Amino acid sequence: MCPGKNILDMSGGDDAQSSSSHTIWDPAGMFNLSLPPVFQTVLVVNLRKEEFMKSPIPSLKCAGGNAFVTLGTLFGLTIGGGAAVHNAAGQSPVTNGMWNTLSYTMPINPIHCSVMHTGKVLVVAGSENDPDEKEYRAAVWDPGTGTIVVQDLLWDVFCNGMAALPDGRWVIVGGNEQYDPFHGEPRATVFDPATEKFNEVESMAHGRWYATVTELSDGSLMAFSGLTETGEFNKSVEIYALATGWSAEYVAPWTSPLYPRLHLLPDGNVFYAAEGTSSNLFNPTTKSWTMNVAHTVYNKNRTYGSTVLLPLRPETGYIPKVLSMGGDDPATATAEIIDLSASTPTWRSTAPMSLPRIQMNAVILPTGKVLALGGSAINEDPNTASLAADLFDPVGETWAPAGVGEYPRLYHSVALLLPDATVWVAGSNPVRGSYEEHMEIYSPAYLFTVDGSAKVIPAPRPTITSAPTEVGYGAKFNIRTPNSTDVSSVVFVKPGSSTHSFDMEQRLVSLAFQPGATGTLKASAPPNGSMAPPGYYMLFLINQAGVPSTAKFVHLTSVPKDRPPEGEITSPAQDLTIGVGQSVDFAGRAKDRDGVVTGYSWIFPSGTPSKSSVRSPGLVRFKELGTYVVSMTAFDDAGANDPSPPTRTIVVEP
Ligand SMILES: [Cu+2]
Repeated sequence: MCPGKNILDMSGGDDAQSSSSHTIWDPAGMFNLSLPPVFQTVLVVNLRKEEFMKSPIPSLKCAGGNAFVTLGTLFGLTIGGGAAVHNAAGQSPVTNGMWNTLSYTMPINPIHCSVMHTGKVLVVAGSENDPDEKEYRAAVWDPGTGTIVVQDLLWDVFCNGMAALPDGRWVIVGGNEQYDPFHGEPRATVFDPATEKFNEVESMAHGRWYATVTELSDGSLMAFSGLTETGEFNKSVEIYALATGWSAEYVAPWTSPLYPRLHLLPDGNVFYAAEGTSSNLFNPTTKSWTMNVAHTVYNKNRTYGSTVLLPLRPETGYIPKVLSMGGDDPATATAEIIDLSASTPTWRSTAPMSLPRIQMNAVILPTGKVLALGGSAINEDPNTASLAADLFDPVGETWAPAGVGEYPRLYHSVALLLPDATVWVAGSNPVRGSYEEHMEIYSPAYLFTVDGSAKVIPAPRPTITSAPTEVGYGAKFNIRTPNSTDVSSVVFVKPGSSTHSFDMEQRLVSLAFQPGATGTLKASAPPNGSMAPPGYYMLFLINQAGVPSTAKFVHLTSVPKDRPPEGEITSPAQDLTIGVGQSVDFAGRAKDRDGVVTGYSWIFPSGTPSKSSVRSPGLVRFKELGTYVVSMTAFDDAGANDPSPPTRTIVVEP
């Protein structure tokens, strides 16, 4: 949990620009190694402090142990700049992958982070686990350029829930209303990757601090658990949809632990997997719970362990299995699996990780294997940090060593699969007032091979020449690739949303495919929204050697032929500053190039009225001091919405 005093029990019940790519040239002419863009020269722009930090050369560091070697030694060449690779004894990039520390650091505490369809990473921190901090921050990290842009938010989104809307915007649910004791924030805000700005939407009925948000089959977002504005456990499910805002509250017959580990299953139900020992199912149609559908093998709560919905593959009937691992204090290394297609689903033990992990992270790779990393044997104790990572193969249910990270990754650490098929690891905040600023990149073993003289070289990767930017459910679509005869699998990976040892968004759905014309594959999009809820996915090709391409973002939507409407706020013509109690006249319009505009949704935070569904709502009165972002979302006859709604910022002064 968030505080320095470590509330361990989450349970409910009773309680700017870079240079070009940095290339290492092999004097022997054996190969040119183009490092991923994350290793490029970096310029960090921090808008808050107006600091500009420049770092010309990446420091490459690999893994624990004492066997420091230079990158030059590793790759059989000598380079300058002090780049060093640090590999654990007996480990090789070809079998264990490689851990590198970025040369630049994260300027805010990266508490909840998500991959956006722009390829950038959204970092939402709020007050950063500092009760005295009255500026609430977020940042956008561009792995391609190494740029980090920090901005302020209007309220404290610390320890929120976050999931993506079908249009690719991110909804940030709740946050922190006060520390010690913690009370939850009922407000919600939406981050638009196109404008890189937040704007407030409707508030929930009650506060949520440490809530989980899960995208449902129809693209609506289910919020559950968290602490309310009075510090109680929030027992209600609320469901957010763009056209209608938040649903009524559906009160659960049980009290969920904070940050429940929830997974959308192929039948549309939502499975509660951890941390508790009793597993439950939520039916979003009937809004009802089926309790105690299974009991875990581990007989105590897996506090700050992690769970993952294993890959859904058509060739195995999309059988949904959930892997649960780690957690508890002292932590366990055990893992267990449940097959939710069984008539009586039952948790069973599978092979354990190499180390116990509380406050771990688990990341699905494009190959379908699961990287388990970080955490510690004793909660919040860096001396017991589990630096070595493990890689789980869901087919054979075996674990393999995956290198050794450099830094302890404990409470408030995050890990995300990046579009280049590496894993970004950041944060760790066991003590209030400080956090681990170093960021690491794990390059899995699939990115390496050896040449004829046994020298480690980058593995040749398949490439995607072109793919549609948007596909519908069940649609057959063409992927152009020069590697069409060498592809073993085609997958959609949903960009992750990582916080508190859990990823609310990641899932892998593989696509049936067959060879098309020369240089082309014909793939089939996932059949429905329960298998793959609508939104943006990272499309990867994996070759026969198990090497993934870099990803191309594809929008999976129920209205693929539809072009969304575009709205415009005509009044006021620009942002305004007004006095308390004054009113503003709002009017707008929208156009839809392939249909008609059928509806509008205006949000007036703190206004009277607070929302409207007409095109031109007229006068709205603002009675409270503050800064408010008004937005207008237009909808069309196909049900699509403006993916980047216009806004006006209203500043209310005395
Ligand atoms: Cu927290």
